[in-house]
Amino acid sequence: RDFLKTASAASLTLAAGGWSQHANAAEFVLKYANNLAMTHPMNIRAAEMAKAISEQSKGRIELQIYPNNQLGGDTDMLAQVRSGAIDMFTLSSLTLGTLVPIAQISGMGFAFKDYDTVWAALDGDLGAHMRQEIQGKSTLFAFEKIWDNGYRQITNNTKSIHTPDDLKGMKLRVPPSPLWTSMFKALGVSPTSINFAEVYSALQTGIVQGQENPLAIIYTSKLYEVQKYCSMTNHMWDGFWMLGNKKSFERLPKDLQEIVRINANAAGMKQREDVRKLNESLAGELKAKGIQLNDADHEAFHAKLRQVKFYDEWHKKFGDQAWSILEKYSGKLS
Ligand code: X2X
Repeated sequence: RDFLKTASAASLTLAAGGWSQHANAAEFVLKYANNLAMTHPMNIRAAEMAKAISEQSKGRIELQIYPNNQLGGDTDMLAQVRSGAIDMFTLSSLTLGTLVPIAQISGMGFAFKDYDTVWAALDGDLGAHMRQEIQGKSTLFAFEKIWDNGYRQITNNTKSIHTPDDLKGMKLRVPPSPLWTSMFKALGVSPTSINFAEVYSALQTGIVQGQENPLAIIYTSKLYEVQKYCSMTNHMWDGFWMLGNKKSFERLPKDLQEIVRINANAAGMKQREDVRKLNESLAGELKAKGIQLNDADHEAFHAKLRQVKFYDEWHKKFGDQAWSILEKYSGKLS
């Protein structure tokens, strides 16, 4: 897998093509890392972004892409982007919550009934509030347009999941984030926090029986090879902030900062369209790969979270101001 990763990174670099068109070395080299497979829309659009940035900066910026956890798991990469060893990093807002707690608020269970509501919130007051907190409480900033991960579904190796009762006793993996752990404890399991880099092998070796992710990730990271059932719970929406290290960007002249910003946001908007189409189109593909899909009882999951006061717990943690901004878009949650 390492050889493939390196080879694929090289091909990605060539695919981006930007700097190879400019003889002399770039003045500014930016390292961008993520945790997704080369074939995920995130990396397809990132390659285009790198090419556009190189061309528009007339070769002055080279954006190097390190996909698929090449530089380590999310926890390592978060430490590296905080220190400036990595300059840009797409990270789930909930995992960023280990550093800036309020960043978890967009992952509240059943908060956004559809994509119109997601983008109204994340491109509106909720996203603005989250970005302000990220900017103020870390060495990082988030570009305006959050990238999409999608609505998350539960996969496992044991059975179809219809209601929270079906989860009882299941060893489920969640990404590292207090809210993810808390949500699945509220649903009746004791989840295991594992970085995505280790998920495939954790499922293959049986360390955990299941995990939850949007279909696009189940497909592009080939989790169907190590999972039998996929239950469409849509239990939360998840997105990736395109994060930048402040100091890395302050080194760039203002005009080059603007080129990066415009292209990062433009790539994010295209990636959103790709991910939505992919998530809506993969059910058949996954069935063909041997996964048994079923619709789950969303209301049973939502009711369980209300019943065990999950929303009240997080309203207290996030505070009234942030909670009222969230409920502007979600409606009353508890
Ligand atoms: O870790 C996951 O499950 C993933 C890939 O969806 C995130 O980055 C949150």
